[in-house]
Amino acid sequence: MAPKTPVADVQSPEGLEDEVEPVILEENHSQKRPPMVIVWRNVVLFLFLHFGALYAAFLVPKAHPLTLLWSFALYIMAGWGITAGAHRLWAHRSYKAKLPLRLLLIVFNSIAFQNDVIEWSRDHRVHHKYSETDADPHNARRGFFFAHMGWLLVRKHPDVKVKGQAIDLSDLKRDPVLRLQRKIYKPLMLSCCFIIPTVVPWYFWGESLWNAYFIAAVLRYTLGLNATWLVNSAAHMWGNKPYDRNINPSQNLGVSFSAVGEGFHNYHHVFPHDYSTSEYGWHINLTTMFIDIMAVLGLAYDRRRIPTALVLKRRARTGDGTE
Ligand code: ST9
Ligand code: ZN
Ligand code: ZN
Repeated sequence: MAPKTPVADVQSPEGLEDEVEPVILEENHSQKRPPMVIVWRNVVLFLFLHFGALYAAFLVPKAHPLTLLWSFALYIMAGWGITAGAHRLWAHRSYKAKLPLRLLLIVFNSIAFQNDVIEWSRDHRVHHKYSETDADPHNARRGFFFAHMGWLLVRKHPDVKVKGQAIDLSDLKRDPVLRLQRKIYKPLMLSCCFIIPTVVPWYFWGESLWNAYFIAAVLRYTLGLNATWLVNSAAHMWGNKPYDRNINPSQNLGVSFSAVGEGFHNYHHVFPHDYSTSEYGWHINLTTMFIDIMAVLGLAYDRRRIPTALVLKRRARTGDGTE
């Protein structure tokens, strides 16, 4: 049984404004695509990162238990920096956050090192608006690998840039916390993603710097990246479609689990302004739990929910009949 979630602050009025209508997929443009330009620097860096993570897995049995706990905590905090921060707060504006929470989320987000929030949100807003077309940065119609990590290894399709220019980012550029993150991104990211994760286990419980770097930084970062990328790959390919059978995004429980609650992707693409990204509250959704706790503390407010009647109506009209 899913635990009961505190009632959200804002029930969107019944109507279509929070729904996204079935997308008519464009023709497959593969014939017209310009040749892919591989960015070898990224290929080499991601190869090193993934081999480093594989090596780190062999260090795990020799590590101090507190190092493993610390790495797990970093994984969850970095996850919230993406899910509760970049995704639900900034890219979708599905709730509001007071300054201390925005500052906390920016630190968490920098642990995750997925580019600054303004850049992340620009790509994500284009992804929702032009899902599964060439203007979608990680267009899942180009295959699992492209949607997962391949899109970070090549120059973007020109459509991404052309369509992306029309996306309004003024709300993000007005936020001083996001402007600050952009200004100091490199040192902030290096400290939050690599230096502090390495130094804390060494200083506080005598872990070797080698183990701490490979497990709490390299392995934890690589797992977090892949969990995030699975939302774009696996959750755009496999799973049920209870809300809209005409789109690719699907409900994928494995992804919900590893991506701290972001695998209810059929629901999310139909109702992108729901702060919970799911109908089911805290069920496999550590991010909704986090935002609700922040709301109890008075740090999060105006959480937007889609009225149940509207969800049921949409299920009946375009869903595939599954739960
Ligand atoms: C990473 C991001 O991994 C992952 C994002 C995943 C999103 C998932 C969403 C799912 C939601 C749920 C979250 C679940 C989370 C779970 C957590 C679990 C723990 N619009 O980009 P450039 C223009 S990052 C408009 O260089 P290239 C613009 O003028 C990993 N315009 O394009 C721009 O200049 P500026 C670490 C756009 O040259 C210019 O083009 N980071 C847009 O084609 C150049 O932009 C990396 O690895 C747009 N959308 O290069 C870095 N885009 O910015 C990887 C571009 O000045 N990235 N323009 O305005 C790169 O190296 C490059 O971006 C590239 C493309 C090689 C991929
Ligand atoms: Zn998606
Ligand atoms: Zn989204």
